[in-house]
Amino acid sequence: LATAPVGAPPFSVDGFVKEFIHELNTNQGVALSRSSVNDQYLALASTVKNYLMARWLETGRKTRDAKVKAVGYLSAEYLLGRQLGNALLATDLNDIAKKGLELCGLDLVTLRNQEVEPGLGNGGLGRLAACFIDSLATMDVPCIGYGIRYEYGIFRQTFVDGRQVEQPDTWLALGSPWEFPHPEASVQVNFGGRTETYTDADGTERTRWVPEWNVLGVPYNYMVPGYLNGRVNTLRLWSAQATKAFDLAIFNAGDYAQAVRAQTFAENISKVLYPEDSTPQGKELRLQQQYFFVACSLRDFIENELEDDFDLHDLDQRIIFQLNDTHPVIAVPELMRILMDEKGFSWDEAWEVTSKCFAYTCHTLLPEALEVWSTDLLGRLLPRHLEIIYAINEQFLAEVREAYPGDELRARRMSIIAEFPERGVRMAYLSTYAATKVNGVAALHSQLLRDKVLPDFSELWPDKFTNVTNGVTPRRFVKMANPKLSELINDTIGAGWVTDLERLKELEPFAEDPEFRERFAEAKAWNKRRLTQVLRNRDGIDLPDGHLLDVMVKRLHEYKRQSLKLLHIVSLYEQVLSGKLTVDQVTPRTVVFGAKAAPGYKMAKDTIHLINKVAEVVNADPKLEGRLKVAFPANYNVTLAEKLIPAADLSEQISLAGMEASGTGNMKCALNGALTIGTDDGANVEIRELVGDKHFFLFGMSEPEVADLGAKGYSPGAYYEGNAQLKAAIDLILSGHFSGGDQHLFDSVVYNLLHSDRFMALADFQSYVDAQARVEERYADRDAWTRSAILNVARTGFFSSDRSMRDYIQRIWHTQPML
Ligand code: 26V
Repeated sequence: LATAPVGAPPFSVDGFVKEFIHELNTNQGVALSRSSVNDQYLALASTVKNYLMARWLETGRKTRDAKVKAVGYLSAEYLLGRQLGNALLATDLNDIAKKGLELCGLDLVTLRNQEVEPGLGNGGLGRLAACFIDSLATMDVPCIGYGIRYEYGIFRQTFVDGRQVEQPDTWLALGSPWEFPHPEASVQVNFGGRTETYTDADGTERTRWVPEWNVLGVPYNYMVPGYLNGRVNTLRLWSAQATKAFDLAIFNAGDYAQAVRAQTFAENISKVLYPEDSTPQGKELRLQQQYFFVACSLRDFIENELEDDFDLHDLDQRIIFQLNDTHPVIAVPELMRILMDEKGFSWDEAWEVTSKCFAYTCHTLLPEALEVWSTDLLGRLLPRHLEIIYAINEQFLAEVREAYPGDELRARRMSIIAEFPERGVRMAYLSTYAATKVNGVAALHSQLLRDKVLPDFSELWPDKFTNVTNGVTPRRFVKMANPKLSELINDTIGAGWVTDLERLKELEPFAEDPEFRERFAEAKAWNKRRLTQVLRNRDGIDLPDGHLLDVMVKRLHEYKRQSLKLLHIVSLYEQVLSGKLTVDQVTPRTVVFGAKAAPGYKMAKDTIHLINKVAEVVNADPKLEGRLKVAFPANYNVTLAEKLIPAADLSEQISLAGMEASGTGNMKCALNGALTIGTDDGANVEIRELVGDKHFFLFGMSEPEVADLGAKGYSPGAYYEGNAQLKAAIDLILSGHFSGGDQHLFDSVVYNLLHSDRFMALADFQSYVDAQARVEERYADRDAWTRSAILNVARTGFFSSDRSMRDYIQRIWHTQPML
């Protein structure tokens, strides 16, 4: 009894206030009357944590005692978003906190806005990881999320003269109340050096790694609370620290400055999130990051989560490690190394275990996004792992040759080791061979993964491949982000939808109910007013009233085709300038962009510049009478998404077919009652199937049509010459209209479109413009629009990440919920 965790504070306004004041006084060391907003926010966070604490400790104890199979989610990125709102929701403390703070003369919203979100991810892949761990906690599934505690997350984007300028993301500067560091549980991670063979006591030939240097991984634990269910899982992020031995030697040699540099070198490993999310740069530091967090995580699970006498031959009965893309796949040779070199397993025994403990999710189709690590680099940093990878490849190729005798070409094609342009390890092939299952993230993507990216593998092991369509957490992205819609849904069908999103189907009949439509439209209008305030305060942007809110938010990438959206805007504007359209024929519309470009991605940055310059001119031109606006708030992040998406009328999902693996913003928009204008790509395909063609604006070539056009030879110039409207839009940019007369400022973007256009924006232009005309027609009939919007909400419950988790559990993990 004496060892039971301290109980939670009383679940009452009174109990809450006492706890809050106590935290403010003892943790922050200030009186309420002298406290800053930051003090108040930190004390509030601590208060809410205290309500979760006992449940967290209980969850850990119960899970360890039950000895059930858990999920180890291995991800280099977690794009968590703010924690406070989610913790209040999960504990049902919202009303109590609001009232309690009011009694203290404080405003909950102000304190919530004080939180700096942990932006430890680039975009879709990192946000998906955050949604998944939320769902697993809510569904009572044991899961440990493993990742990296970057000191600097995704950069803060600013605009200077319309150009993107990156600032460091100092998310830890004002305190980080949600994390629990455990330096005493640090793990040593080795690097470099060489391997040597020796004969052990039994006379067996063995190999050992003699590393050259090492760092410490310090675990930082985060609570992952389930929604109203008392479960609190753990997210464990690793931070790199210099080891004593490492710098002591140098200090002793008397080189103080060198020793401090060495410390910095070690701590660099978890210093910053790499902001590229499509072209692997083969940077040594990135490989260090990958191995660092994976080595810490495997060690942690084996040593701390399993009983001391656990027989590692049965490891697969207690864990399945899900590889979030190839970033953590160095875990495969690492587990082999641990089992063989440290635990005395034979190769066959070690492979028997290892080959059952991993599953791999692929998140891309772009060939340049597939990681290949040069064997030079890998061998220098992780010599033992490279040896093991070679041995895995030998075993693998023997299997291939056995299945296809004499087909040497195939063996070479499938080899985990590439020979060109330099010798390297194809991480996707290694993942595929080692994994029990390989999945894509939407139906089309999984099919293309089988047929185009890994055809030889899917031919050899058809059963290894499966699909799990992505999902998003309805807690954060509907319940929290859209309180008015949530209230309406609760009033109409009850509150069960939050954990059983398919129940949104019950809303369908209400699309025909004028009173429901009225309330639905009012919720959307409320969200727009809220967004207007946010953008005014945050960015000094004025959103006009009564506009169709046309939203394109996602990373800036050529394949996502922000440039196509831009051509549409310029074209509308050009038609007014040239008199082809009278201004009253223009549907009042505000286009909102949110997009970060990778700092080294020139075309993406030039596109941002162009969007901002077009926005400047369009927004200021009186000829448009304010009917067309372009807003580009800087630094789109999860926090802004939570305000933007609920306000959206139109969701732009316009990637070239076959390029967007899934998309998840598309799901968030549909679930919040935006209609999609989109290509037949990624999860758009499934969204359209579910909501119905009538309620989705499809345009553009299909993936097979794209492949055909590519094979025939695509020449964008022909589309430019052949389409007067397109030509006029491009010519307006070329004329210098958006660049103060400078006719060359945007050459890179425009000439790329005219002469290369890898993602065929010009080919899809006419179809896109036609689809936008259908959008405007529907929008003109406000009732019809609202009906479609309601049906989008009612029919997209499938896209809950709870359903994604059920799919992973059934098809891949074979774990059981606790209960
Ligand atoms: C790739 C790379 C390549 C090496 C450099 C660092 C780095 C960092 C991240 C990535 C991941 C790119 C893949 C990615 O984010 N895919 C997105 O995954 C989403 C979730 O499945 C999906 O919805 C998007 O369609 C897909 O683009």
